[in-house]
Amino acid sequence: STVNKRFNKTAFQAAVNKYLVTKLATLPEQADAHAWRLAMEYALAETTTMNLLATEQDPKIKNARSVNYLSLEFLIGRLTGNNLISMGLYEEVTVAMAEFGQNLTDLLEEERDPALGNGGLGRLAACFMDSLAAEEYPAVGYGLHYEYGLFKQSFNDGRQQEAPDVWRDETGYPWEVIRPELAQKVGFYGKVEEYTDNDGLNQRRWLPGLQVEGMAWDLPIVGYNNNSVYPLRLWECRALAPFSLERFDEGNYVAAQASHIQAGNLTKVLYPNDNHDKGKELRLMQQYFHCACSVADILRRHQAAGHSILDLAKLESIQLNDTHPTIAIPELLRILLDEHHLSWDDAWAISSKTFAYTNHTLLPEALETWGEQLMTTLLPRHMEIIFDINLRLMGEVAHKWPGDIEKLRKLSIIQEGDERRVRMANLCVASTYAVNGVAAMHTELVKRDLFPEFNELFPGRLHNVTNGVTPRRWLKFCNPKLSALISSKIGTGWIKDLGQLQKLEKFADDSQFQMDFMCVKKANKQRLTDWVAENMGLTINPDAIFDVQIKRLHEYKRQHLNLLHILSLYHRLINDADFKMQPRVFIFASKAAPGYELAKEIIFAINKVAEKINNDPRIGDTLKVVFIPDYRVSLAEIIIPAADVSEQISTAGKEASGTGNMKMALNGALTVGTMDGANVEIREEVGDDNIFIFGLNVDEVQALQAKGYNPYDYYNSDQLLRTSLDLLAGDEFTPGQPGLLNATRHSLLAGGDPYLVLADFADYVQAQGRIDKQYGDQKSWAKMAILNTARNGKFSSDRSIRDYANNIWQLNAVSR
Ligand code: 26V
Repeated sequence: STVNKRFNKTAFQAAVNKYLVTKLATLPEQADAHAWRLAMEYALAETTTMNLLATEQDPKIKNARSVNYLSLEFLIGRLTGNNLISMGLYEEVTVAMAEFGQNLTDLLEEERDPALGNGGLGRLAACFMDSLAAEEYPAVGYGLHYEYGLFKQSFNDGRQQEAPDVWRDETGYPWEVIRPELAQKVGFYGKVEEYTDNDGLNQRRWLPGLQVEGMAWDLPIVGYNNNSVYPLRLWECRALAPFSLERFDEGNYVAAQASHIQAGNLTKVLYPNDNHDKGKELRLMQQYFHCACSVADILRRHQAAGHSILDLAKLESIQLNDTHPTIAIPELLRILLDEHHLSWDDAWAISSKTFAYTNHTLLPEALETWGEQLMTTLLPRHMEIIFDINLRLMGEVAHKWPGDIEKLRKLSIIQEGDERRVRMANLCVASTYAVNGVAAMHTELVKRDLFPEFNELFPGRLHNVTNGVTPRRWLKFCNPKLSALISSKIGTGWIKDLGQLQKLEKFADDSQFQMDFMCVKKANKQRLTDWVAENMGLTINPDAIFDVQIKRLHEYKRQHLNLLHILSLYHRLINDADFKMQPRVFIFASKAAPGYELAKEIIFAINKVAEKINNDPRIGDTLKVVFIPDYRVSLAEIIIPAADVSEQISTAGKEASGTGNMKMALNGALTVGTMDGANVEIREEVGDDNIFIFGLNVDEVQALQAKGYNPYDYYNSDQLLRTSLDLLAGDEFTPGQPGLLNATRHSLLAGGDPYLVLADFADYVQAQGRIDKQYGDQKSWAKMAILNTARNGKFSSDRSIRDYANNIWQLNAVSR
């Protein structure tokens, strides 16, 4: 490594001063923290932009096979602290800024999070970019440059309020660089025309009715301790200027203006749904815009490096992060067929060896389908190509299972019905060379329940790649005290090779290390306690168990199961004189999709219960409930290191993987969880004694549902459950307004309890009882916590990325 190591403090400080004046129009004597932070970032970005360009121009990179990670979401979080770590400049810049009278930690706290993603899927994409750069696998991330990220959340009398998230400063975002020379044009609507080319061959071409511009913005993804910087390329939609009236609209001025305005709005806002598909036209436009820009850019790079289009699949792999970028497949085929005039077989041979697809959910309501009408109107040529793909697929199915109509119906890309719909997951499985699930159990369910017929038709196409998280952000950066303690025992090799944490096992029984480990945990709990006091005006006790559930609000994640347990504790503390428990603080942080009414009701219920319990003099310090508003990456960075207990309590079979489970276990929290997603593999790593597993497993869930699940069976026979649930019915938590919390209770009874909350309640309460008892024995708790840190090295996203590189992308690292 060359560039990074040549840090020149004087030159750096001169650059900071220069940006204070030239970009912020202020002077060192007048500048506030905001200006200092931006000037510092501009100064640092000089290096990352130079390295981005050097990496891009490097012949070794141009001639190497690379991966293109296509995702509608990259939940990157704050960049400055992480980039400083990757650049190896944290200490140097701390000193350089201190000489200006500026405290680096305070400056970093000033930065806003770009929230260009919803939850797990978007954060995974960000961790993967970090690991691709750390492992030096040639890569480009392609996403959208939303003007507004995920909404900001506040509470008004306990109810969620949404506000727009403006993540960029008026003066710009220092880490991004605009790339006007990479801009693309993207078409929509219009018609398909048949024509005869110069060789007398019949050809088809698309004549779009509307065109917009895709502007490229690059964010630098800085490789840890190396010189590689890969781009995260985000496309911003702009109306084409000057826009031609005749071309767009045969003279209808107002309608033409309208389309102009609409075009300029395509990338205005991230859709806030998580695991629920609404099938809106604007969302499909976003998806196609993303794909058209990205595919065109991939082809541009390929051809600029002097490669033949026929070699595309040899040099480029395109990974689809869920089905959201699926339309990239017919887009590539369209270009190969209509612009390069390849035969179907030649075009298909290329595209079907270029694309791979990751499935992130089994929930039927999250599987995307698009109506034929909408597709035909918006993307007429792509719809034709999809029909062509399906025709050939149906031929293969008929060949394998002659006369089996049911197989045709199940595997078809086109779902028949009142209106025909395009099933994007089927299109993906049929048109890619590899499909993967995101945890061992999830992959098994993809094979067994979601795509059993595809698995038979295309044996070997389905793979598992268990998710992971980047140890730079989720241990080294967010937990500096634990990082220092670990490094003092085993050196710093773990930062790039997380399996080395195993070396901590031999200290698990060491009393001094146990004390040091718990001391770090206590300090992190104190940090969170201070944050809560300062930002919420709430006092919590850092000696209590910090019990944490942080994730999007969804019925399948069962925040209301957690709530029922809290209600049961509250009830027992008040009504059972013999009941004793370790003091506990239940910590929630979670956003609900704005249109998901029940999810918002659950937030309201938790907030109302919290209000009452926290102010109940009979309870005191023993039980506290804190719902921290506006969950986001920078908040996770404070909460995760402070967690004692990690709540991973989804209905078995519903959580594809989870990644928060990995982050908390790595930071020494003990998991209370179901046999779901990656919990299964965490248990395998830490051992049954170091995790609290409860509840029905996936087969038991399916069996119970098959025989007919009745929540009243549990409600009627379990006194504690009934009492806890009925607390929601009166006005206990909403004085003078009985029934305000009924929606949550109703969903679990007359609503049918679709996620089996009541069925798992009793076992959950038991598991929580074991936790309570265990925490009373601090020494053995410390040992278990240490073993959780020591044994979770598998869940580094570096390992996930190596799995993808070896088993799916066939990619080699390129060190520069
Ligand atoms: C679905 C949709 C549907 C259309 C509207 C926009 C939208 C946005 C997000 C999604 C969710 C896709 C599924 C998802 O996020 N899955 C999560 O992926 C994580 C990473 O693999 C995994 O850890 C979680 O268990 C899984 O729920």
